[in-house]
Amino acid sequence: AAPDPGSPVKVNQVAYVPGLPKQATVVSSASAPIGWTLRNSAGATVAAGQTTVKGADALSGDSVHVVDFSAYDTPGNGYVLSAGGADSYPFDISAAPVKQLRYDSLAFFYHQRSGIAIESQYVGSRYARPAGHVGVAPNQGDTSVPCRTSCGYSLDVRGGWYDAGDQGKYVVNGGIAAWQLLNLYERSTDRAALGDGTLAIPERANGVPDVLDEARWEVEFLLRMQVPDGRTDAGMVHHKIHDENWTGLPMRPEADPQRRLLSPVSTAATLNVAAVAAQAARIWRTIDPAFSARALTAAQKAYAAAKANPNRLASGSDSTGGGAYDDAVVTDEFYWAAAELYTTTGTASYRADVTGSALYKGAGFNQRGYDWGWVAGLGDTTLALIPNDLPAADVAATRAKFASFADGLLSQMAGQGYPAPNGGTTYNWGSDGQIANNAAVLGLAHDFTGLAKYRTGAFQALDYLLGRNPLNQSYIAGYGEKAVRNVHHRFWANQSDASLPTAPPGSLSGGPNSGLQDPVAQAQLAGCKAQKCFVDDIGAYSVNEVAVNWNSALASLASWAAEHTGT
Ligand code: 9MR
Repeated sequence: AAPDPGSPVKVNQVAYVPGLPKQATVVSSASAPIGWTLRNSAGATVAAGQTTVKGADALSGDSVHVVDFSAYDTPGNGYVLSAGGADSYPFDISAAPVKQLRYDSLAFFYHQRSGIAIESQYVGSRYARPAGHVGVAPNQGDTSVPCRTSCGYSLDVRGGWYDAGDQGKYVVNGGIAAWQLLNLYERSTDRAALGDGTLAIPERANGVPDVLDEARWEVEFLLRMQVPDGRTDAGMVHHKIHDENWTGLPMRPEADPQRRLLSPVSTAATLNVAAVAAQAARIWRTIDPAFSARALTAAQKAYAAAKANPNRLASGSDSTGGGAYDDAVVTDEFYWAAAELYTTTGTASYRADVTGSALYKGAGFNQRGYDWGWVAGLGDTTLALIPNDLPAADVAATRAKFASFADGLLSQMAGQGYPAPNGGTTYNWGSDGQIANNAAVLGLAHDFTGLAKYRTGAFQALDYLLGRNPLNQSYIAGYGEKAVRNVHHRFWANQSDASLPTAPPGSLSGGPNSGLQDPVAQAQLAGCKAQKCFVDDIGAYSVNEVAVNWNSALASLASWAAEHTGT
C-alpha cells in the first residue's frame, strides 16, 4: 500500500521563521478559494483568510490550494493551521529550530566516522559504538588494505566517514562532502557560531573551529587514498575502498567481517582530492601550517598525475560490495581542481587551466547542481566567493550565473504546489540532497544580489524538506511530528533490531526517487508521482538512505539559513 499522505493541510512541521514569508499547501478539489484559520497553542484563532486556488499539481497529482499567512508574525509554539475541516500538524514561529539544525546536520558526520570510537559523552549511549575498521577482528580493514585488482601494495586508509547506510568510503562523494563543510565555513558570516566548542566532538576544545576538525577527519582519509611515491601511478588516488561483498543489514561497523579492498585509481577521484586538499591548504595556512603544506603537496601531485592520466575512468561495473560512483565526464573535475589550486596558490599554470576551461565563467550548473558526478558548480562557487586575481568582470560573470540558475529554479517553483528547487517532472536518487544543494545556490544568489526572492526560495526548500510536501513527511530525522525514522542504515537499524537506534536528529533522507530502484519501493510505490515516490522503510534504499553528500548539502543550507533569519 502507498504511504498515508496524512492531513490535507501540509505545513513546515517544525517552524516558520519570523519576518519571512509563510506558506502552506492544502489538498482540495474546490474550484473557489476556501477559508483557513490559524490557531495558537491555547486554541485561540489568531489569523484567518482565504486560500488561493492553484489547481492540478504535476509533481504530486494533487489538486491544491495555497495558504499565505505571512502577515501573522508572532513568535510562539504549537500553532495549527486549519482548512476544509482538517488540521495541520502543529508548528512554531521561531528562528531557533533552523539554528539548531545547523548543528544537528553537522553532527551527522561524527556519527558516520570510521576508525574512531563514537563516544556516549558526545552522542549519548544509544549512539555510542566501538571504532569500526581499525584492524580489530572480525574487521579486516582498514589499516592495511590490498587492491581489488592487484597493485603490489596495501594502504593504511583508516578514518574518514562511512558514505551512507553502507560502510564504504568513496573518494568522489566524501570529497564533495568535505568540501561543503569547508565551504560553509569559508563563506560563513558568523564564524564564531562554527568555532571551537560548537559541536559535540572529541576535538571540541583544541582551539580550532569544530566544523574544520570534522572536515579534517575526512581530508586525512582522502590523503591516505593517494598512491605513494615510488609506485606506479604515484600521485593518483584510489576511487574507493569498501567491503568485498555487500554486508547484510543490520551490521555494526566493528562487527563487519568482510575483506576490504581498494578499487583502482581514477582521474575523477584524483582531481577530487586535488580540489579538496587545495581548499584545505588555504584554510589551514595559519591554523596548522604543516598540515596545510602537506595538503598542498598532495593536491599538486594529484593534479599533475591527473593531467598525465586524463582518462582513467572508474568502472560502472565495480559495484559489488559498494556503489560504483562511475563518471564518464571529468572536464568538470579538471575545472574544479584548477579553480581550487589557483585560488590557493595564484599560480599562472592553474590560472590558465581555469580560464581555458569551457566551463569558465559559470557554465557550471545544470540539473544535477552540486553532485558527485558534476562538480563544476563547486569550482564556480570558490571563484565567486574567495578573493582571487581574476578580472573583476569575470568574477561578476561567474556570480551572475548563480542568479540566472536561481531564476530558473524560482520559475519552476512558482508553478508547483509544493515548491522545491528540483528540476524536471521525475525525481532522481537523492532528490532531497539535490533540493538542499539547489537551495544553497539560491542562498548564494541572494548573497550576491541582495534580492529577497532568492532568500524566500531557499527557505521554501526547507519548508518542503520539513513537511510541506504531498506526504506530510519531514525528511529530516528528529524534526517534525512525522519525521523519517527508518532510514536505510546498518547501525541506525531500529526497524530491523530494536536494540539499535533510529536515525539521529539532523539526518537527511535521500527522498523521493521516481526510479524506484529497490524492492520495497517497487512493491509499495508503483505508479507514484515524483514527490510521492517515498516510503520511510529501512529496506527502501533508493528513496530512504542517508549519505554524507546529502547531509553536507543540508548543513550548507542550514548554516546559510541560520545566518539569514534576521533574528
Ligand atoms: O548517490 C548515488 C546516486 O547518485 C546513484 O544514482 C546511486 C546508484 O548508483 O548510488 C547512490 O550512492 C549510493 C552508493 O552507491 C552506495 N552507498 C550509498 C549511496 C547513497 O544511496
